[in-house]
Amino acid sequence: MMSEKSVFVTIVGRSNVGKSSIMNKMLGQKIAIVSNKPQTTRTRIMGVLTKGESQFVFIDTPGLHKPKNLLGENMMKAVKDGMADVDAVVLVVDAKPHFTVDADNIPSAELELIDRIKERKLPAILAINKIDLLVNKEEILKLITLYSSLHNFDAVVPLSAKTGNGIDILLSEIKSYEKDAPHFFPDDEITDQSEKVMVAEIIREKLLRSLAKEIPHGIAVDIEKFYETDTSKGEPILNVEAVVFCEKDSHKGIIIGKGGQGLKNIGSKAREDIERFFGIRANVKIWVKVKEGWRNNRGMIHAFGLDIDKN
Ligand SMILES: Nc1nc2c(ncn2[C@@H]2O[C@H](COP(=O)(O)OP(=O)(O)O)[C@@H](O)[C@H]2O)c(=O)[nH]1
Ligand SMILES: [Mg+2]
Repeated sequence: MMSEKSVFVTIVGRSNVGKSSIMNKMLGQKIAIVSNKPQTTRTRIMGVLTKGESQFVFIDTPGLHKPKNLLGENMMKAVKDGMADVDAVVLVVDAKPHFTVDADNIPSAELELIDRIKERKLPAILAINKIDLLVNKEEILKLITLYSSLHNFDAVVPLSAKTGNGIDILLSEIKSYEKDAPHFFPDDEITDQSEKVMVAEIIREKLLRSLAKEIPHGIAVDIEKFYETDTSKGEPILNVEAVVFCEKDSHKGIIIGKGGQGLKNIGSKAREDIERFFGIRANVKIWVKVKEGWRNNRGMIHAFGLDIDKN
């Protein structure tokens, strides 16, 4: 009989360093949404990869930031909770930092995360992401020296979630923490998120990518209908009806766009991803509604599945 092995790791780091991209790459499938806007990931998302006897569970977290509202507070709680009961932590940093490379200039969010790693005595791997952007690869050495002076990392892995370079090395480093333990998830499962949440997240990603910076933080997507029917040819088709909530009338106009073109584009891009994810055709209908101040409204946060405890 095969003896099952499991490993739980949490992926932490500042916003935009590529945490979700790295998890998606390790899974070989996209489950966490990715955009160049900070705070794209709002809740803790688990990615599951089962390879033979080994099951990897990756916990993707929101980037550490100073909360400005109830939603932000929940996001920071998700980072903290993500660091409880794991076998190891992967701290992701950007290979092309926007600060000068010396110890005095390390972003406070990273220092804070390193402090938590020390406090909890968690084994930690440093992942230096986006090495594809470096012209001078010797920069990597400087970063390794710098971060190693702050903490004794078990391993340092330079990588690129974009090219996939170094991803297998990260996986084998993570594998070294696995324990004899029964698999927590069914072997064919890839995430702890429900299908409805996946669809809402896909739509939110398309919104984030098409909108200007000010609007994305104030949007949420609610899936009102999600059901399968058959086409006239007897093929299965997934029907999705979603409502996008935004905080201002002016935002509503921007999302819908001239002649409805903006919303149409978002819908068709989301449909492509939904079809790819579920492997069947999809019909996607989206409406936009204004809900002022929802980010401080407990009920709305709950309705959007952005609670601290989602069970
Ligand atoms: N060039 C490059 N861009 C990357 C890489 N990894 C992530 N990105 C980009 O960085 C941005 C933030 O990525 P995301 O995974 O959402 O970061 P997160 O906020 O840490 O989860 C996105 O625009 C990604 O496409 C990489 O290895 N190379
Ligand atoms: Mg993310």
